[in-house]
Amino acid sequence: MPKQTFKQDSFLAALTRQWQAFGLTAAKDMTRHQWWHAVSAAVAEQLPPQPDSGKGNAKAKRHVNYISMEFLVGRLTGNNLINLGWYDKVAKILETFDLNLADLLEEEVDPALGNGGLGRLAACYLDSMASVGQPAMGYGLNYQYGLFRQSFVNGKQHEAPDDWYRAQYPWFRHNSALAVKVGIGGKIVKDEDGKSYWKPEFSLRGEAWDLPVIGYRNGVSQPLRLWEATHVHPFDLQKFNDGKFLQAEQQGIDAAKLTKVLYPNDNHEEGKRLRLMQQYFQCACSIADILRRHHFLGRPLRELPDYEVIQLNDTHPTIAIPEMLRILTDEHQLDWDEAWHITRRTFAYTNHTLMPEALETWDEKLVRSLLPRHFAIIKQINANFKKRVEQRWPGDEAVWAKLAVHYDKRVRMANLCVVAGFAVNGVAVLHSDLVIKDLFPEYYALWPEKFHNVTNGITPRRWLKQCNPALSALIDQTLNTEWVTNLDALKGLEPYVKDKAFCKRYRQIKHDNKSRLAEYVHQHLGITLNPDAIFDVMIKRLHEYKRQHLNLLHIIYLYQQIRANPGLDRVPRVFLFGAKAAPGYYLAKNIIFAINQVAEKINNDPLVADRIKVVFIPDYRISVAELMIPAADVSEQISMAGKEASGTGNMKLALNGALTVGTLDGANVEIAEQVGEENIVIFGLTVDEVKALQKKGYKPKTLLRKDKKLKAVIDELASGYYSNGDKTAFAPLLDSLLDGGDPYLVLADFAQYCEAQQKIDTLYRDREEWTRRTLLNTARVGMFSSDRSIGDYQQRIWQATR
Ligand code: 26V
Repeated sequence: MPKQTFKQDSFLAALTRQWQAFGLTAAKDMTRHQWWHAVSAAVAEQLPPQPDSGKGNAKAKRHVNYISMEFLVGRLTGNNLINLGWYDKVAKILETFDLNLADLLEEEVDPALGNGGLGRLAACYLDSMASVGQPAMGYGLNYQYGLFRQSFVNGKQHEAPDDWYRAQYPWFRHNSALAVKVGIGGKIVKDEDGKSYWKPEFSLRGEAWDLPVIGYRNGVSQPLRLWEATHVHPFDLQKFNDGKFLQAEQQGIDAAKLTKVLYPNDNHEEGKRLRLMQQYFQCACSIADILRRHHFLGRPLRELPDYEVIQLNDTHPTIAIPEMLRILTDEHQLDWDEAWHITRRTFAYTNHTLMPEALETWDEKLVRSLLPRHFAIIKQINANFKKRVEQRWPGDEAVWAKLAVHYDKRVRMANLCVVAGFAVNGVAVLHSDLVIKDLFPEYYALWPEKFHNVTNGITPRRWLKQCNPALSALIDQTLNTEWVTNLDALKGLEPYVKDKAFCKRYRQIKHDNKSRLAEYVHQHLGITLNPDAIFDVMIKRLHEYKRQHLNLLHIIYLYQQIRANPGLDRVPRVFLFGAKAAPGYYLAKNIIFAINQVAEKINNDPLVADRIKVVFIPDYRISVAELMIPAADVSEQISMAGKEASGTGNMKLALNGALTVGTLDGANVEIAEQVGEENIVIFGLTVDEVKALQKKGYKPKTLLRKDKKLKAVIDELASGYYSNGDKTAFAPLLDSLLDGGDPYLVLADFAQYCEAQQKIDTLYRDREEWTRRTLLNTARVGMFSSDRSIGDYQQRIWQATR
């Protein structure tokens, strides 16, 4: 496809129409926010009309439908300008108005339609699919409120709704012709031929709102289609005429509830009716859209899997599987075997967590009441599959109890995906192994060919080119090749570890990025940071298994050391945190409170001087990540081994020249392989050691009795020292570590973690050596480009098994 050319005249004309629409008389009367809006809308106007994706697409390359409840896209304007190659042109035009483009871009409220890693991964994959020329659509929900906004009040997390003003978001394109009718509730009835079909109780309308996903300078733009729920008849005239004025609007209001808000949990199952309705609504709209396109292109149903693949981002969109079967059998009159044959070759499933509490199962009553026909289909799948299991393990009820799709009055979504899909993949080598060994060993015995690994990746466009322009420019000048679409080219930086002038510039860029972050912290929190200190960064959702509290215990330990020995020689260090806790996750919120209280004490202790600063940056989100990642010296990746499926922040930080302190978990294992063991600090129990310790019986209190340093840390936390004398302030946290049995082995890894941190301190003192190691990180993590991940999906999953 030809590159999209920028037309200055039409851009200026569009800009004029924008300020006129605001009711102003001149461009200069626009506020900064209006400028951001006007520029975005004027650029959006120049995009080509999005083709009904998939047309002209040969059988060789299946069209990908990436269904996800979450797409954490982040700000679009700057990224789109970069991918289009129009950034400098637009910046120049704005200069003539005395405006700075970078400043304007700060006006955009992040679209935060996701919780964390899973949603951000979906956004990176859309960027890569557009950039490598993989025809694809993203399908998601158009939430009115994204992930809550976080603030701290007296150290405690407070949540506020995240209104991102979607109604005015300039990048949306609405196509009312694509609206879909979706039934819910009701019952199964028989027609005159005795064939049963579903008669829903009421219907909703799904409206399609498209965001453009723009490939990197290749003329490609393909849609992320986000569905919004409205009512089929938003205003009930009948009720109105009957005098029930208030109820008249009720249906419309009820329907709109469905896409009101993103569920703020991750890694914890909710089991709520509204959540299942969201899932079904999204799937029904998306499947209808996929089939509409297939028919429109004149292709026969039985050839669906030749042209289309549906990638399920975790189990959240699993209900798409029975929905497909329902449409094929009930609406297109295919017999079961044919419908099953088509479905079985269309769906692929990505697993993103092994945490038992995050594996979705639904109460059969709920499924039956909302989706009676789907429930019947699920029972049919289950009954057919039971025969297969019976053949393989005759009379073995224990195996059936594990493998059943419907069992104990619950529907198990992961099992449904494995049984009905052609591929299952984990998101890092270690994780994919555990998917086979710990989660699905029997399924693996049945269908070894279904199981794959695709290690996660991140888009170099946003996570290097956009967020770290200075480093990108240095790489451009040095390599003189298009590394942005071929991240392995960064290997070419390796010889420069010997080039003193280059290393100096590399170091200076990090320093400047740190100053930029320090300025933000000063402006927003009033804390002054020393850019010569080590910037130690831990950014990720707050979870016990990720162990932000391990980091905290080490900070307290350091603080105690300084108090015991006021002359202690330590490299000044700034511990930076960014994390949101699910609003109902009590313990996670207590950890946030503890970090903030410890920060307060340490930051105000004159004895510490500048040696330690602790900063919890509130409302961590994509735009804040873009500021923190380029400024990091140290990347904290300290989950209990076996629990972090992959991690993607680890990749972003390493790419931007941070040294990882990490356990052998998720993609850390592969990062260590790539960068070499001297260029990463690995510590802690391995997966096998974790398992062995747990089997043997782990007693945190015994450990505490043996380790005096650790005991001093825990005792101080419990003493009220950090909480104005309140000894109960951190009870949830301490209870979990002690009486709760320390399920994530925080105390067991403490000693090794302290050693690892000491090692960082020592390494950092030799600035040239430090630069060498961090530069080798940048140079060697090219394989974590999401372009490579997409290539793996193409090769291992999308092109195979038709
Ligand atoms: C799970 C659930 C459970 C039910 C309630 C709502 C909800 C919402 C989101 C999730 C997702 C949990 C899984 C997840 O986010 N996994 C993360 O996926 C990343 C991308 O593959 C990976 O890098 C992280 O290691 C993994 O934790």
